[in-house]
Amino acid sequence: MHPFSKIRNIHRSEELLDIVFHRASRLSLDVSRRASPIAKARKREVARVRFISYNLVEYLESMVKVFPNLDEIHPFYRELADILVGIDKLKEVLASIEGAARVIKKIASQKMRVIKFSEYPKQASQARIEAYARISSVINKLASRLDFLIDASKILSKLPTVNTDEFTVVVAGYPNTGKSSFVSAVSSAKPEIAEYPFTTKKIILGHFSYNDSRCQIIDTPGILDRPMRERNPIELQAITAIRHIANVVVFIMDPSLSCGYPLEGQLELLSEVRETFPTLPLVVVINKVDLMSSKDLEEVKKKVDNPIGMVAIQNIGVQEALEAAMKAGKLQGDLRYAKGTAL
Ligand SMILES: Nc1nc2c(ncn2[C@@H]2O[C@H](COP(=O)(O)OP(=O)(O)O)[C@@H](O)[C@H]2O)c(=O)[nH]1
Ligand SMILES: [Mg+2]
Repeated sequence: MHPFSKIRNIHRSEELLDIVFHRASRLSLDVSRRASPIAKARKREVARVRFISYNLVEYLESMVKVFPNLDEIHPFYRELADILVGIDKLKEVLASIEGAARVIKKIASQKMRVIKFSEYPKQASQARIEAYARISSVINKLASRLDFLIDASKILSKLPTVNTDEFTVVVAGYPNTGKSSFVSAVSSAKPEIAEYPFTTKKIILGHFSYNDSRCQIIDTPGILDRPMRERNPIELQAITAIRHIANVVVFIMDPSLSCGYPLEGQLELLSEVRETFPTLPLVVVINKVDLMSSKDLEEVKKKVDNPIGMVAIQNIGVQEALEAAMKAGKLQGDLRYAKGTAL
């Protein structure tokens, strides 16, 4: 579950009007046959206006209610929502939907008064027609906002469910260096493992326990695996969002070059990731040491501080790498730790 998981199907304005007016037209009323024509008309028209306004107001209010308070959600989700749909726009749209509900209530109560005091059946039905027209126009004016909300809800409801309270390891490094192999070796996640770069495109979550605490590990294909200059503003903000949940970054390198990227580029990305998360602890892991001569490995080790050697696919050094990450992330037995933003 995440803050936007309760959002449900939203109707476009025409659909909404069709549904409600169709139901109103089939309203059955128990009006005494002996009642006078004007008494019948008043009763019938009031019931229609009440039905229409009640249902629309109910629908609009409940639509707003399923959205979380955007000022109170975790910064990770606020940041993502802001990147993906725009928080200000979303707030404006929700506020105008609430406003529309209030206007509909007002129109309905005014027109119901007119109906109750009408002297002829024609007058009553005329007031009902006016109420319908004004209420429809309020809903029609919401058209573009409802369309926005439909698009927004499709995007927001699909956000990953990240536990913002759990200790979180974020994995970075060039494509093909072994990030997914590492994540699947330490956690329950079974990410796609492929020879080709950019095969996995989503944030991939895995879970593991450490000192009896549930922890989370995040694989970030397409996000923390390329130089800064190649990233667009949206990706840069996605990185900012990740900072809100990360406790430690594991940076995976493949100096064997079997990943297809030279060591210089990987070292550059390493310093960029360090700059991007200046307050976060970071552990460097050298993967695929099975493909390297010990001489080459020694050379690489001189260029990074305290790296941990690993062969992810043989489960060599995997636990050591995780252990180092947990230590660097200062996870104590009692789980007193701080997320990146709190530092
Ligand atoms: N020889 C060797 N190959 C590895 C190792 N770790 C991963 N690989 C291979 O490298 C390729 C890329 O690994 P993957 O985990 O998908 O990298 P990612 O793109 O960073 O997620 C896959 O073919 C893996 O089987 C390792 O330690 N040694
Ligand atoms: Mg991968």
